[in-house]
Amino acid sequence: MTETLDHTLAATGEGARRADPFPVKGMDAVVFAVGNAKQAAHYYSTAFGMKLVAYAGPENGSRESASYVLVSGGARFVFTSVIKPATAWGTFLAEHVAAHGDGVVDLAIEVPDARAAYAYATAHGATGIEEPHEVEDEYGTVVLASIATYGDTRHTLVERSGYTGPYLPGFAPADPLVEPPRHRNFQAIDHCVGNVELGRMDEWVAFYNGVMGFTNMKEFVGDDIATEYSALMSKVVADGTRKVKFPLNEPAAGKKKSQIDEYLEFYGGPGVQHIALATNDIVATVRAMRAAGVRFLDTPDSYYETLGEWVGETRVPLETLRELKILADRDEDGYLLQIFTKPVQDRPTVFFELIERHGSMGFGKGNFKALFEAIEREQARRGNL
Ligand code: TYF
Ligand code: FE
Repeated sequence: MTETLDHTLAATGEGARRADPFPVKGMDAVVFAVGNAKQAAHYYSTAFGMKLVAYAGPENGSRESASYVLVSGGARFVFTSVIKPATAWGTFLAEHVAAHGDGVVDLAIEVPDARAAYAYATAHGATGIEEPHEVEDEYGTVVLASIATYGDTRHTLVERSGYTGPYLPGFAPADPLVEPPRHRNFQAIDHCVGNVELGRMDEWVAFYNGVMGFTNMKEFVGDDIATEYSALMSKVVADGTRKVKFPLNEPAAGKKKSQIDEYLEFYGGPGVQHIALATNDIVATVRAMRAAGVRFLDTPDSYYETLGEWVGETRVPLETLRELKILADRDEDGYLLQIFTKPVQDRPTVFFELIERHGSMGFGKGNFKALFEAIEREQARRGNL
């Protein structure tokens, strides 16, 4: 390639795209295996303000499981329950729920070319679960392929190439269960966090580096912070465009039982810990979700006494942050507002984060102390500290 052409490509951004070994379009869906998908669809409609858009179940040809697809802007969740296992997939779902409780089976990623993505991933050490294959219905054709990641979790690589259906072939459009809120509670998946076993975080970072060409983001929790208060270590990998971000946590050995150990014990191994949802009005969203019964972690008043000194002005008055227990953090690029739910099932496993970004690309490092203390208060209440 000539230098001139190289420059032209770089100037149009084409160079960067060509250099990306594993191009992605973004998160396609977070797929949950749950004990009762019908009721989960109700909770995520009424409490999270999501909109039911598609369904697959016995009524439309899927006899062994029922799946509900809910969206909020570009964020898509799928809740699946087994009805009567008939294939390996049904058995997998049943065993997943028995072993892990309600949890995430698939962090599906939308890619421009699923065959190329699968070939790249498996050539770089990924274990294939499903080879690339086409599925079609009256709305068009998609190409799907799946690879394994930590625990029993997988990444399905989804190539949609013009598919116009409400989710995937086999799914029929569905009407919302309730009137969705006038203002969307959140519009995208910001990041998806995995908990892995002690001493294995770096292996999983290397997995995403090699298999997906993801690069490390600067925010991490190292030995220093871990021994001081966090009881965990964390690193973040992301695709070249930073649309798909996967923090990875491992427990840190210390005096106390790490919150990550608690997760691993009750989930029965590694898995997805939290899903962060991007909102453009965290105040309205937290008010709406609290009113609908969602429980958030508490933050002591003392946190807000010093917050103004290091975070400075934000869009939201300090008093409102304090009232709603919203956290704030600032770095050289800007600030962010965030809050964490308590676990959303009886096992102390999966929870959610709401995040409103104003320039900052971080994950709330300035809040790690206050946040981890809040998590440990909950852990102690459960008798697991
Ligand atoms: O995703 C993150 O890194 C932040 C902080 O157990 C965090 O949301 C990290 C670990 C954790 C809870 C929150
Ligand atoms: Fe997070």
